[in-house]
Amino acid sequence: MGIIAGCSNEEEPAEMNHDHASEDEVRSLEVDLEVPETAASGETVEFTAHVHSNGEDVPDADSVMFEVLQGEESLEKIEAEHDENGNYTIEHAFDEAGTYTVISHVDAFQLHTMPQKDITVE
Ligand SMILES: [Cu+2]
Repeated sequence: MGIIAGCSNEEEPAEMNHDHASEDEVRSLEVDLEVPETAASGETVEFTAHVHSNGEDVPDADSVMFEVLQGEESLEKIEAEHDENGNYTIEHAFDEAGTYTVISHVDAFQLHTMPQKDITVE
């Protein structure tokens, strides 16, 4: 995955950061992003980022921020709170039909991981 335009974080991509761990144990930072493939305009949908590291849930990530884009244009950035079991969830509704991209920017253990998914609003 390349560097995504619109990322507000100046750090290197997580893939290149694995040797920066300051603890004895080398930390991974993995994020599973769940976004529905489709939604109706005006419908409230959930985005969930499951954050885990070395096989364990991460309930105390430094930051989990969802960014909504249309093409290259960043429309919104929404900070997420930890729910449970390493899941960070927000609700969102799209007003207009179109194809959007959702990125979850996650900071933890001085790593940054930012998976993205597309959603089509009808
Ligand atoms: Cu990012």
